[in-house]
Order: sequence, then structure tokens, then C-alpha cells
Amino acid sequence: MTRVLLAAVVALTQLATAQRIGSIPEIHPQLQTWKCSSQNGCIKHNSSVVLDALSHPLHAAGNASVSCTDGQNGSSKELCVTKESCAKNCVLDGVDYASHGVHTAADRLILHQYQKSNGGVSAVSPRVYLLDESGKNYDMLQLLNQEISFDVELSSLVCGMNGALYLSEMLQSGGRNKLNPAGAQYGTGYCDAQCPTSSWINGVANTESLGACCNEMDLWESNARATALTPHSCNTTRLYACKGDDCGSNGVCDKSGCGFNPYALGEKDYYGYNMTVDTNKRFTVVTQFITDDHTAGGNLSEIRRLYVQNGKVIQNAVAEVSGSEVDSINESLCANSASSFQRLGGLKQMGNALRRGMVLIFSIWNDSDQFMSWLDSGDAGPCNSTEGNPDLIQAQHPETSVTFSNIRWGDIGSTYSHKKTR
Ligand SMILES: *[C@@H]1O[C@H](CO)[C@@H](O)[C@H](O)[C@H]1NC(C)=O
Ligand SMILES: *[C@@H]1O[C@H](CO)[C@@H](O)[C@H](O)[C@H]1NC(C)=O
Ligand SMILES: *[C@@H]1O[C@H](CO)[C@@H](O)[C@H](O)[C@H]1NC(C)=O
Ligand SMILES: *[C@@H]1O[C@H](CO)[C@@H](O)[C@H](O)[C@H]1NC(C)=O
Ligand SMILES: *[C@@H]1O[C@H](CO)[C@@H](O)[C@H](O)[C@H]1NC(C)=O
Ligand SMILES: *[C@@H]1O[C@H](CO)[C@@H](O)[C@H](O)[C@H]1NC(C)=O
Ligand SMILES: *[C@@H]1O[C@H](CO)[C@@H](O)[C@H](O)[C@H]1NC(C)=O
Ligand SMILES: *[C@@H]1O[C@H](CO)[C@@H](O)[C@H](O)[C@H]1NC(C)=O
Ligand SMILES: CC(=O)N[C@H]1CO[C@H](CO)[C@@H](O)[C@@H]1O
Repeated sequence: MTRVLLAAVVALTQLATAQRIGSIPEIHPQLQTWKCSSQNGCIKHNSSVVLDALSHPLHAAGNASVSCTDGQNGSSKELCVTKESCAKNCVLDGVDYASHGVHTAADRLILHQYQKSNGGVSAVSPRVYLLDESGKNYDMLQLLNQEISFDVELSSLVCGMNGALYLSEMLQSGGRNKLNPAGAQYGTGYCDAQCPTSSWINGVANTESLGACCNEMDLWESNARATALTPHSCNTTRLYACKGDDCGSNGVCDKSGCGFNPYALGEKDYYGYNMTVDTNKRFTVVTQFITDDHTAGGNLSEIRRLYVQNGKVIQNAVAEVSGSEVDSINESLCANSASSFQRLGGLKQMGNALRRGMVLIFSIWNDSDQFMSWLDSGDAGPCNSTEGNPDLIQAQHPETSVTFSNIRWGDIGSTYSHKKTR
């Protein structure tokens, strides 16, 4: 009896001291998507998107003007000395999506890099995650032996910009627990193969400055001039909090990846304004995850890409690598790449993550350090080494944006070829 009572008191105390959800409600923009199958075509899926937790105000419980994120390493010295005190003292509020550059309409998602404010512009660089129909958890896409398609309009994404659509092996709940009751509903739990260090890991104060590593499948990192399709595998399953050498370039995740960028592979007239895939206009991007036995129980053996524009299917660029023609990502291409992809598990490990389920992420961003040259300049693309400078982009192209729409996933061949939708 006493023990039961004591347990109840402890539970109540924990509830009362857990990081709370603030009084400003979070209203997720709805984004219509489709789940497809060979037998039934495509069926509407009522999903929505949530901005990353870092875009949500985190402030003192009871006083919205006292921030919990204004101190050293992104969290307040007084309120966030420990994980527990941070959770106890701070609340997360909802945000206005339009003022963060995020707009949806039916099946369309529009992301803007800049937001007009007080006569000037400021960078907002939104990153959003797809939520399931409950709106409480992430949608876990299981894409092994499946394909995913989306339409993209990126004619205003100039050199130096990146409109990205990708998958990371985040937790379905965003790491919801007693120190993080908000969870996926407030965009917690981000991780990727670069092992980023942020103020939070799974929504809990990152007091040891760890990195958040997980398998990442970059379906689309592109602007109007260059495009890359890149799996990045890690030798861990789900989010791994790295420390020291584990976070480095020889650590648990392959930071460079085994990529397919047509320009980098020598096909310089394939993708861009007025090229085979014409980035002046909207087009459909299809990515297929083929296994060695053509079932979801097999090992990922190939990642295929094709495009559809003006009603015509456009096969992927065919490049010559070490004397053979290559139009997809397979073990041979990855064995030739200099990265540590193979050592950290390669396609097989990427396939395991795709089988377990990954979260769909959309973002728009720029790059003050490298001007995105790894994507679109030098050997990678036609842009010169300075035009991707964010200061130039902000001054000359403040309207730069990307629109993703018509997002569908399901059986190979079911998402793009004149299939009826209902
Ligand atoms: C999706 O939303 C529409 C309109 O709100 C509703 O009619 C439909 O039943 C929903 N579909 C599912 C699968 O929940
Ligand atoms: C909230 O914090 C601000 C800044 O420290 C302070 O000026 C104000 O009095 C506080 N408001 C309340 C209601 O405590
Ligand atoms: C901030 O960084 C300092 C020094 O690295 C560390 O001692 C402290 O625990 C960190 N605090 C938080 C909340 O991350
Ligand atoms: C993952 O890679 C790291 C760095 O190479 C290594 O130290 C670790 O043992 C590997 N872990 C597994 C499970 O293979
Ligand atoms: C693309 O072609 C159109 C006409 O088809 C032309 O007006 C435009 O200048 C071309 N754009 C570029 C960047 O070459
Ligand atoms: C997948 O690869 C493992 C070895 O890594 C092998 O044992 C297994 O038979 C393969 N599965 C299929 C379906 O090829
Ligand atoms: C990868 O694709 C190339 C080009 O089609 C082919 O020559 C090669 O044999 C493939 N490698 C594997 C391991 O299937
Ligand atoms: C890079 O391209 C921009 C825009 O086309 C041009 O203004 C600039 O002079 C170029 N810089 C160099 C170093 O070629
Ligand atoms: C990640 C990054 O470098 N973002 C930059 C984007 O550009 C704005 C200015 O336009 C910078 O303030 C950001 O730091």
C-alpha cells in the first residue's frame, strides 16, 4: 500500500515538473499526400508538417519574455543547468508557420528562405517534418522495395541555395518522454548523418554537447542548376548520440555519402535551365529502392531515379564510371566512391533503415561557409565559386523558394505512370 502510494506521488511530481507545452497552440499546416499500391492506385493520406523544435519559442514557464535559449550553447545558464531543470523551468510554444516561410495548400508545400520584416528581409530557412494522421507522431515511411515520387518547382533556387527533400531515421515519437512531453508534435528528435550538435537531443537539453547521428537518405538536394541523390549510412540504428571521435569524419556515419550528381559524373547538359530535365518548369522526381530479391525482405541493391516532365518519362542520366555506363546507385558505384560508405554498412545498412522506417524532411537552406560549392560549383556544377554567397542571394534573390507537391509513395511503378487517384 505504502509503496503504491509513494509510486503515485513520484509519478505526479514528475508530471508536474516535466517541461510543459505552452499556452500558444501549435497548429500544423495540413499537407495532403498519397499512399499508392499496384492494386488500388493512390489513396489520399491526411498528413501535416511540423517545424523543427528549434524554430519554436522555448521560454520560462509563466513568463514568455524570459527565453530558455539565450545563453551559452543555445540554452539559458540559469534555467537549463541540467536536463531536469531545463525540462522543469521551460515551456515550448506553438508558432505561426507563415512567418517562418512555410505555406501549404492541399498537396503543395512552399518553403521560402527569406521573410519580409520591417521593410527588410531576414533568413528563416525552415525545416519541417511529415506528421502522420494523428498529428502527434512522425509518419514512418518504409520504402524498401518501394518508390517515392514528388513534383518540384525550383526555378527560383539560384546557385548556392538548396531545396531538400530527404529521410532521416528519427524516432517516430520524436523522443517523447517525461523530460520531453512535447515530442514530434513540436518537432523534436532531429538527427542526420552529419551528426549535428544542437542544444537538444530528442527534446532533452544537450548538456554534454553530443552530436545526433542517424542514417540519412538524401532523395533530393538541389537548386535550379545542380542536383544530388545521396545515401549516407551509419553503423548504428536510429539516433545515436556521438561524442569525440565518433562524431568525426571517420566516426559512425558516412558524411560524404555515395552520391549521384549527373554533372559531377560528367553529364553536364542533363539537368538545369532548358536542359533534358528543364528546371524552368515543374517536374516529377521518382526514386526507387530495389532489393536483390525484389521483396521487402531482401537487401537494398540499387537506388534508381527517373523524372517525368510534360507527360514524358525521362530516364536518369547515363554516366561513364571506370569504363562502364552507370545510371543508378549500386554497389559498384559506391565501391568506387572515396567515402567510408561501404565501411559503415553501405547500401545494405541504408536498406535496413528504409525497412524500419524513416521520417520525411523538407528544408530550404543556404551555406555561409562553403556557398554550397559541394553541390553546384567546381566539379559538381556550373556555378562559380562566389555566386552562392548568401549575402548576394539575400540582396538579389530574396524571393527564392521551392515548392514540393503531389507526394506519393508505394509499390514500384505505382506512383507516377498515369495512375488514377482517388
Ligand atoms: C481525410 O480528411 C478528409 C477531410 O477532412 C476526410 O473526409 C477523410 O475521411 C480523411 N481520411 C482519412 C484516411 O482519415
Ligand atoms: C518577466 O520577465 C521580464 C524580464 O525579466 C520582467 O521584466 C517581467 O517583470 C516578468 N514578468 C512577470 C509577470 O514576472
Ligand atoms: C554548455 O556548455 C558548457 C561548456 O561546454 C557545459 O559545461 C554546460 O553543461 C552546457 N550547458 C548546456 C545546457 O548544454
Ligand atoms: C561504428 O564505427 C565506429 C567508427 O569507425 C567504430 O568505432 C564502431 O565500432 C562501429 N560500430 C559498429 C557497431 O560497427
Ligand atoms: C531557355 O529557353 C527560353 C526559350 O525557350 C529562353 O527564353 C531562355 O532565355 C532560356 N533560358 C536560359 C537560361 O538559357
Ligand atoms: C542479404 O545479405 C546477407 C549478407 O549480408 C545475406 O546473408 C542474405 O542472404 C541477403 N539476403 C538476400 C535476400 O539476398
Ligand atoms: C552496377 O551497375 C553497372 C551499370 O549498370 C553494372 O555494370 C554493374 O555490374 C552493377 N553492379 C552491381 C554490383 O550490380
Ligand atoms: C560569378 O557569377 C556571377 C553571376 O553570374 C558574376 O556576377 C560574378 O562576376 C562571377 N564571379 C566570378 C569570380 O567569375
Ligand atoms: C546555414 C547558413 O549559412 N545560413 C545563412 C543563410 O544566409 C543568411 C543571410 O542571408 C545567413 O544569415 C545565414 O547564416
